[in-house]
Amino acid sequence: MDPFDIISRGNADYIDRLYQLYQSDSRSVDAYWQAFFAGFEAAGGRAESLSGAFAPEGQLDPSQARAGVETKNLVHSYRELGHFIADLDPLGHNRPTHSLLDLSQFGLTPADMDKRVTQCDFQGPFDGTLRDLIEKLRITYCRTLGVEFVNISDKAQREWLIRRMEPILNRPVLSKAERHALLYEVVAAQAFEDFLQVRQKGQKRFGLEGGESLIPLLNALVEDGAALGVEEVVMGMAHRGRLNVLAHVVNKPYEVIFREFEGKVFDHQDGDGDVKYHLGYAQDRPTKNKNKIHIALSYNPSHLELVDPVVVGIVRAKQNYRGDHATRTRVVPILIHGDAAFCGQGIVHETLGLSELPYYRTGGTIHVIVNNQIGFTTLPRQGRFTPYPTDVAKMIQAPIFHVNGDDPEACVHAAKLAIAFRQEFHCDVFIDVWCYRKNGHNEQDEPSFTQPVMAREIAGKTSVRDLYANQLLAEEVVSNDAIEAMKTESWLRLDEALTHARESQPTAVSLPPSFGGVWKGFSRAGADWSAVTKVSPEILREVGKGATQVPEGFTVHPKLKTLLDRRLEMSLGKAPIDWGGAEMLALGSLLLEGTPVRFVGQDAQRGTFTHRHAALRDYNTGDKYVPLANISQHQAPIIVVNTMLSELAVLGFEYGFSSADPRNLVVWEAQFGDFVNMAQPIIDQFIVAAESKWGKMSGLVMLLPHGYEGSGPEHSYAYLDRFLALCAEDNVQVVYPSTPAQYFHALRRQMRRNFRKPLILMMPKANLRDAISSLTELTEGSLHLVIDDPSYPSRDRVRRLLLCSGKIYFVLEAARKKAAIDDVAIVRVEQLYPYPKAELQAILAKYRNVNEVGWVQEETKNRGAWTFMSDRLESMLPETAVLNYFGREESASPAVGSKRINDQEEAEIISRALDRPAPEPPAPAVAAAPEPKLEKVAHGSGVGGD
Ligand SMILES: Cc1ncc(C[n+]2csc(CCOP(=O)(O)OP(=O)(O)O)c2C)c(N)n1
Ligand SMILES: [Mg+2]
Repeated sequence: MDPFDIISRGNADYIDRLYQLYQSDSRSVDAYWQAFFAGFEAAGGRAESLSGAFAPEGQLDPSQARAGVETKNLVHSYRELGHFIADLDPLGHNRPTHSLLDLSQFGLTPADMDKRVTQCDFQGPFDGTLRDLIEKLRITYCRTLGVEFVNISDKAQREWLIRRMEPILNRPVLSKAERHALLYEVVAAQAFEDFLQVRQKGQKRFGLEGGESLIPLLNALVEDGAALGVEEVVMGMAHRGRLNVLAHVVNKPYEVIFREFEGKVFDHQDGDGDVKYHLGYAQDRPTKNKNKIHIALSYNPSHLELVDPVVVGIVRAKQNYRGDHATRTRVVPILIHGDAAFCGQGIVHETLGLSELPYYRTGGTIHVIVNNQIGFTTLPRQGRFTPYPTDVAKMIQAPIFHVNGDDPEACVHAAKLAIAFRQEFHCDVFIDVWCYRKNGHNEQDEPSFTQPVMAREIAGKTSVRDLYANQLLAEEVVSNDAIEAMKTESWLRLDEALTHARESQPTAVSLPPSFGGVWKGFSRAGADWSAVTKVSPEILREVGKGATQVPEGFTVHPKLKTLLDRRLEMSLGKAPIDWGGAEMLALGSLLLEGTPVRFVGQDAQRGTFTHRHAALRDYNTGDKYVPLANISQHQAPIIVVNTMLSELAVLGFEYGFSSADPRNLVVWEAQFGDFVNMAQPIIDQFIVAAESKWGKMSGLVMLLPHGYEGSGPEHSYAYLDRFLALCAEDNVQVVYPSTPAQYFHALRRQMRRNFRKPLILMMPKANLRDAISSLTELTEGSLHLVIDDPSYPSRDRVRRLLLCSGKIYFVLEAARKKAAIDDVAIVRVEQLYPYPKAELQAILAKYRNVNEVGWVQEETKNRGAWTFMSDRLESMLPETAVLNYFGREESASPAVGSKRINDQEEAEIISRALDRPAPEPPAPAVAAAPEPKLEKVAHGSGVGGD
């Protein structure tokens, strides 16, 4: 048992008895207690009765707290500021003093140094002079481990740390065997890099040299985690030392790594693969206490820190399916950061912001910063102006351990404290490992070009391994022979593995998901992407009833009562179905089929355009009620979440969640479609490419409100063209549904197949209520990739065939009807990607007399689907037909700022498309002040608003 778990006054007698036994014969107590008492004595513990040294659990002794103001301030000040003068920098550039720790600050003088301290609140045995006390404080807080924790407002957390750190002067209690094992870890870590340096010279590996203590630190997190109930660890990290971590923490066999160096693996048949220092790995790893732990290092793009929210999302999904809801102590995220990236990349701040939010919290991420005091060629003073790279982390009031990477034992101690704290308090913890980068940024770089002085300092340094080996030699913990044996054995293991790797035949990489576990029954997408998505009228009725009623005593807002009544009518076929109704019926039917739903976005509960109202508020009490969560006792759960005002981290989290469990429908909604560009790296590096690079599937749905309604440059447009430019090799689906029924089927199709692909949906704004569908379109239909013109029984009259997507269809159709045009047909392309070639071909073949095909869009010519469609359409045109464009001209800004000009532009597009003279522009509202074309108006007068 961990001694710390039982130290309290309640156990005083027991501890004393143990200590007496230990004093008479150290072997009479078990190994852990032996190590503990040895540490206690080594740290200066001299108490007759050991238990008297400790304050009771959860509170400091009040008499002590009141005593000796000067001394108390002194202790407090060391707790607060000690880290500033700690020996953290392996390159020796430490701050020797801090003016606020000067004796004079406490009303003391050097003459007081040998006076006895009668009372102080330093935890642990203390009986000595002021000099003794300061020495203890310096040992505890100013040696190779400095701790920032007094800013934490939770008293229990501060006191927990004090009780864990002060009695043992912040040194780990390690047995001789444990110190041996620790030395072996740094020996192996260095051998790995040395070996690759010699045998794979010049190959990029982003070596860990100078930061080898990362390996025992991570292993301590895993080992202690396993002892504290952790069953699964998901790690995310960038390039630095990644291969070393894969080899020595995730236990990826050397041979497999070397085969990648040797080019002995070929990329999986269906994708493009990735460089070896982005690859992930996962497996069950045995631990010392015999608990198996599942450990995974996530696949990772080059974009620094991008993986952070993804890992957290993966963990949240895993906690869900492991039933780890209450304490979240069984699945733990570990994120390893570079010092420059951690303070520079905004996604870090966003991810920290999610850490304690409902529906996003995971019970705490352990963050490890490999603080090698450089970013590529940039020095800390160029990259930040605060003392530590971790200063951004102060916003969440978590403990921050700063530790000197040249002291592996201190690193292990920091790890032990961190994981124990996380398991106890269920929140984030930070370990800032001060180290150095022995070589250049990568193995082809020359560091002395940019940091000549630093490079010389580093060249003269003894390695972490040799420093620790020398320390253990001096303390007679290990012999010279043993050290040499460790080095030889490490090298031999590497050598053997390389020989095997070179002799083996090339093999294909087997990429996850392996279709086991939660992926059982899934497979890669085949040729058929259709699905049966219709739902019986009975089920829709059940959804409608359940999702529109509230419990007794719940007072619905008077205006929303009408909305609910209307939706009930929709589900019964008594009223046409609008977008909100279709969404309710799609989600509700999936829930009844057992599909859990996670529906999130900024203000998603109500909906940007006040069209959803998925979470109702009691008009009198403000209590929340989610009708969709209460349709039936047998349904799957649904959460509808208003998220933090972030796109990047939130979308990353949702992507991670969706990639970890295909059984959930995960929907992320952008407030307006254009805000999606804040999350572009998650789209580029994960959503569109993860399956090709890493074999990772995701069924994430993105809802992006899109449409030109005069709302200005920023609220009109969801970067449709950008998504289309990213489409290739059937990586995603881009759908621009024109009717509620199409939305209904697109959502359901997403979950009714045995493969997963991200779905990007361009969503309406203005015609959220105008576009309607009938109940039979839900009970009978399915998703139409293309919708033929419904108004042409005889297509032979048609000379011009217009193709379009989304809202403009309705404007075209209304204008055609008004002008009684009968030789122009309008066909909707509902799914833009995968490109519905066969469906379009079949439709083109029906219009035999067409001599012109037109693509109509509201977007400017350099945006929208035109570029994507033009090549494809051109190659399919009937010989007699030409292809024309009807849309806005190219423009730097997506849309004009004036609604009047927007409407005029739209009218012109429609006239040209229908080949009718453009209508006279409407008179400006203020006749005396003519509106300049493309005037910049900050806010359009359209729907929604910022
Ligand atoms: C978003 C992003 N910007 C820039 C880069 C290029 N880059 C790769 S590593 C690096 C320096 C990283 O420094 P640090 O975070 O301290 O990690 P270290 O390499 O020192 O371990 C830079 C600028 C990148 N990969 N990602
Ligand atoms: Mg760095």
